[in-house]
Formats: sequence, structure tokens, C-alpha cells
Amino acid sequence: SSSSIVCSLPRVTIVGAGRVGSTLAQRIAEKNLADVVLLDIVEGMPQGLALDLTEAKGIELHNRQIIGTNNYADTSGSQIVVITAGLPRKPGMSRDDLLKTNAKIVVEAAKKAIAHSPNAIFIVVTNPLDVMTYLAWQATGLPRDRIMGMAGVLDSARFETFIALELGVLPADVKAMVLGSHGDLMVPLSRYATVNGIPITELLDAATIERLVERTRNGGAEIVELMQTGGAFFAPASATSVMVESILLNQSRLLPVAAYLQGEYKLADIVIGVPCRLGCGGIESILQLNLTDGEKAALQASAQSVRKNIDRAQEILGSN
Ligand code: TXD
Repeated sequence: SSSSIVCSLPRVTIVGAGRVGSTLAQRIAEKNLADVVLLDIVEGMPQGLALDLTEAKGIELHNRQIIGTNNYADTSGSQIVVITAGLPRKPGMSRDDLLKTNAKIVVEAAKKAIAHSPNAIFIVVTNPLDVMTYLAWQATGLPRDRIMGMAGVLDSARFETFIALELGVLPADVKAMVLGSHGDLMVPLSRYATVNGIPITELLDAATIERLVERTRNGGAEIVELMQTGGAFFAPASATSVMVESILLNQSRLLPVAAYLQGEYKLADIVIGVPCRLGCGGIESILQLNLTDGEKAALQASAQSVRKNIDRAQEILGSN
């Protein structure tokens, strides 16, 4: 026939085929969301993972293509690029300790990826998250609605998990939102946390809530201490897949997302976690909540630590 219809399925590129990257590839393919390109600097590794995932297709009953590569040319035309490339934490390290190594990796990855997918929406996952998202925004020159970081969905899921464990209720019935930077100064909004609409302040005393908040702040480190050989990746991959899904399916979900701010929450020229609606254009809108004085102060303190590290990163990048 003379038909020349080109069937192009949505394609998601994941730069960094490590633990978060490969688990995310699995989630995206098994949820039937998009074809996946897994890219890594290690030769053979992403190709091997892609083949392994491909061999599970018949069992998992999906038909999405999974490609492994070391070449950015293979990522061209992606709708979404997720950057997970970089080092994870070792026991005793803070996320900020990763700044120097990961800054260069993320800037390089962002520049190479955008060259092949100029219309993509970017999701940064590499730590320290807010700073890396800022650097990727700078490196790509993307409008702010098309570049964001994943952290709040994970931190919120952790908070929800600890609330559910404490109360013995179904985790899916707990809703909470954690704003601010992905670090020790994150801002869990206990006031807004509910079990199917019932505020947790009706169900738990203040000391218990504070203990769950502390465990949430320490959620990443708790896992690093237990594992000793890297950090969390199952929940991080799930959290990222929810953002990918909301964008690809244009769901407009209201999620905590690390976004570039231009005056929202009295913050400008900084990336930090705030409630955003995610749809096919990326960040559709940023919701400005009426925070209490305490919450405002916590968000400002969180932003100050991000600012300090953005400045440090600029020095590192500028010095070579
Ligand atoms: O909430 C969040 N944002 C996070 C962030 C939750 C979990 C993990 N978080 C961070 O993601 C973590 O602190 C790391 O900075 C990244 C990736 O964590 P992961 O656990 O997946 O690390 P791995 O398994 O070491 O994978 C990193 C991969 C590895 O395969 C490297 O070979 C690759 O990154 N890498 C590169 N790929 C492409 N290009 C370059 N330059 C490169 N350098 C390393």
C-alpha cells in the first residue's frame, strides 16, 4: 500500500541506568506508558538491562520497546528525559556531599539530551536534587514549565507511609504533602495531612506527629544506613513514574515538584519543592498555599540552604 502513516509512540529517555533509572524503566514499560531508552556511560550495562527487561515483556504482558545505549543519538525525539545519572550517597554522607561530582555529570547529560530532544520535558532525579534541577535548567535554557525535579512525591510518600504504619491504616488512604528542598530542611505540612479527609491532628498527638516528621526528614539516610551500598530506589522510581504518567496522560495531578520559582512564596531564581499541576505541557501551574508563619520560615530556611549550594555549584562549574 502507499500508506505513509508514521506510528510514533511516546518515548521516555532515562539518563543513568543505575538502580533508580533501571527500576523506573521497568515501571514505565510495565505500566504501558511509553517506550524507554536507557542511557549510561558504562558500556554494555544499559544494553544488558534493556535485553533483560525485553525478555520479561511476554510474561508481564506489555509491548513497549526498551532500548539500552551509550549514545545520545538513540534518545532523539523523546517526550520526556529523566536524569538519574550521578553518584548516590554512602553511609554518613549528606546529599550535599554529592554536589561536586554530580554537578558536572548532570550539566553534561542535560546538554547532550536536549540537543537530541529539543521538545522534551525534563525531570531531574540526581542529588542534591534542587541544586541539580537548577543547573539543568540553566544548562538547557528551557522554559521553567518544562524542567522540574522529583523529590516531593517521594518525601510525601515516606511521610504517608510512616503515618499509615503508626495508625495501622491503608497507605493509599493517607494523603500528605512535603514541600521545600530535598534535604534535612524539607517542609512536611502536617496540618494538611489526612486519612481519607480526616486531619492527622485529630488522630495523633503533636509529639507523635513530630516523630514521624523527623523520620521523614531522615527517610533517605535511614535506608542508606541499612543498605550500606547505595540508597533507596524502589520508591524513588515509583515516585518518578507518577510524574511521568501525569505528564504523558495529561492528568493534571497536583503534586509536590521541585520547580524554578519567579516570585512564588516570595522566592525567585531558585528551585524548590512546591505544589504543581503536571500535564502534557509540564508544569501547568504552581499553587500558592496560605502558609502559617512557621511554615513560611521553614520554607525560607530550606531555600537558603539550596541557594548556598547553587552558589557553590556555580563556583565549581565556573572553575574549569
Ligand atoms: O528523591 C530523589 N530525588 C532521589 C535522588 C531518590 C533516590 C536517589 N536519588 C539520587 O539519584 C541519588 O542520590 C543519585 O544521585 C541518583 C541515582 O541514584 P541510583 O541509586 O540510581 O545510583 P546508581 O545506581 O549508582 O546509578 C547511577 C548511574 C550509574 O549507572 C552510573 O554509571 C551512571 O549513573 N552515570 C552516568 N550516566 C550517564 N552519563 C554520565 N556522565 C554518568 N555518570 C554516572
